[in-house]
Amino acid sequence: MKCGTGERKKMEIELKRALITGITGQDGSYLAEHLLSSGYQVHGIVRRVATRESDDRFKRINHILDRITLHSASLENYASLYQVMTNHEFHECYHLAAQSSVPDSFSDEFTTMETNIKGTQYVLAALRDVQPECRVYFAGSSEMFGQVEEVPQREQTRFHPRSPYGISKVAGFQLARNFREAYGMHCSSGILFNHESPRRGAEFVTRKITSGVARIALGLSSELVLGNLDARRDWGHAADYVGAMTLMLQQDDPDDYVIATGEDHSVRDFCEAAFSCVDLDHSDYVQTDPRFLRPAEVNTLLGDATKARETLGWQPKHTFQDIVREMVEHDLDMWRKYQ
Ligand code: G4F
Repeated sequence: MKCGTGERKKMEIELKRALITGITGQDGSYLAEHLLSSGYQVHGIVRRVATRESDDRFKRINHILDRITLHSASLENYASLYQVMTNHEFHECYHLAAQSSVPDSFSDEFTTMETNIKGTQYVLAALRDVQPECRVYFAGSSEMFGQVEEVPQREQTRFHPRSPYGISKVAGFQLARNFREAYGMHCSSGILFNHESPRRGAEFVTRKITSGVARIALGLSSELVLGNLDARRDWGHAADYVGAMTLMLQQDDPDDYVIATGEDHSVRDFCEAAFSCVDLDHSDYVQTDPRFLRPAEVNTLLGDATKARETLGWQPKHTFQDIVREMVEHDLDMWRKYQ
């Protein structure tokens, strides 16, 4: 069913409805909570397999399962997405689902490209074909800047991705821009710098560190083995960043925005801060192993979110220290059960 201006007006006096792809992930779960608390009706797309392995797959959204509606569909299947869009009308769609691990994108470049590029094209095409009035958010990434040509990076900074993941995100970003220009759709992209929380997957360096610190502090482990300690990232809190996504879709015109804190730290700095939360010295426990190095590294990412601050009125609330402490405390509680 097409959703024209008339239908959109009708929906405006009803509850606002949002669709989230990737609702079971870190960002999807915070976004769902944020939209629920703003009075939205929240829908999510999950793969059929996820409904069968529900305990682990739904761990980040278990507490809100009775307040959201889940639809079985796959990013690899246009027809399944088309069916969801045909049966339900949405004001806003947040396309977050992706293969989001950079190292995994080197070990399985084909799946990364399929999911991240084709999946984005399918979501955009299904919305264009069924309800082109729906506003769309695409999750771009600072990984698109890659081998950075200026510091800090802004919306105008040229992309030079250094991984299959980064390349797939550039393609998704260009798709979103093209749907905006070619079909007049309200598609906005956030160029989000790294954002963390206790809900971060264990494959990312921050969670690997805070989990490792908790295990060492509790006597469950004696070392933490990492790759490049000199890489620098602009780390924010995921709960702050989902707020920026929603603000983008409330603007009259679609646009692209850098979302970042404007402060960078090295992986070593993160280790130092995390170990100091449990009064330990990171240099006594952190080892390096070349197997955690990447074929091509992004050495430094630091964002300039002036445009988001001035246009959206967005700014991060959590500091670097807040993030590290919250993650370490969460992981201490989690690992205490195994002591
Ligand atoms: O935590 P990371 O794996 O995140 P990365 O590669 O920056 O990507 C994350 O942020 C992007 C935004 O820029 C997202 F788009 C993407 O989806 C993801 O969320 O690695 C951060 C840094 C890298 O330089 C890496 O080489 O940490 C370094 N590192 C050092 N030791 C390690 C390790 N990374 C991992 N994953 N594991 C290590 O043992």
